[in-house]
Amino acid sequence: MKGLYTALMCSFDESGNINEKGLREIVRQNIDVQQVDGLYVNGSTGENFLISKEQKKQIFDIVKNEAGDDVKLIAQVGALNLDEAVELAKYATELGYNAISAVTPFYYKFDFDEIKDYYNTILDSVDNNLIIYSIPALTGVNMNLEQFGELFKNDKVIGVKFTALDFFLLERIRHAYPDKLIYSGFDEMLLSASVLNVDGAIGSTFNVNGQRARQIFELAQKGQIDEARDVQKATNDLIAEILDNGLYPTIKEILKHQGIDAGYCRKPMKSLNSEGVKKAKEIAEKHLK
Ligand code: NAY
Repeated sequence: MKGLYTALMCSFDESGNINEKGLREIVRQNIDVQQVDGLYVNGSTGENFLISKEQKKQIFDIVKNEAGDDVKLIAQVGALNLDEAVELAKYATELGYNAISAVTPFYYKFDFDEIKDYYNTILDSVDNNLIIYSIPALTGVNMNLEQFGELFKNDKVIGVKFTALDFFLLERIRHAYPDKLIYSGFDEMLLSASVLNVDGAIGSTFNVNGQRARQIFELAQKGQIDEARDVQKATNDLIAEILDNGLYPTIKEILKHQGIDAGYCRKPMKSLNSEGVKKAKEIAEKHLK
């Protein structure tokens, strides 16, 4: 399960329905052009927290059907409604997803025992492995080294998607749990995470910049840090402009510019105005030639 995974975008029509054709094109682009090792489905980038349970299932179906066994598939099933998380975990497992992942439960201030119970409840219901999805900036949930260790005691918890700025903690987890998988979650810090020996990365910008992500990751593994830094710099020039223009809508617009039917974002996320669309095209032409 090591390697580079795209945090997959989903294509929606203007009313917020899944655009199956567009989603299939995004899957193919990631497999055939960006050549990633796998897809992380229904994460933040997939606008997972804005869609219904039935839509989540539909996306799991379409992606598995399009990708087949070409790449590894991770299903993000985390939800505040634990019954829903369990149902989705079972659903994705039956479809043949290679692993599941679940965001830490958020909104209410759950204590650690509650977080642990959430993960164990999901895992007790399926014959599959799980990757913790830690993203403190969006969830407000900050777990420490001991708490990660407590979750890792369940053998089915095989790793963590670490989308956090705390690289001291990242280094401590790496050192303490060499057999668990750590995926870097911030694309703009991929080189720094790679130097700390992460096992892979999961990123939204890989939808359009996956090839550079691989260069960074592999150069770092070979110890070619100067070269890796140059590619990270080119990547960050791109990411800075994408973030400035609006992360997910800009990635969608860049995909459209490349001929992919990437559709709209789900409300309340707004789509780009004409100025933003123009800017996205300029970003694509400047940074992704
Ligand atoms: C997800 O579930 O889609 C992710 O968390 C993927 C990681 C991304 N985080 C978010 C919140 O989108 O790729 C990153 C991020 O978009 C990128 O580094 C730009 O900041």
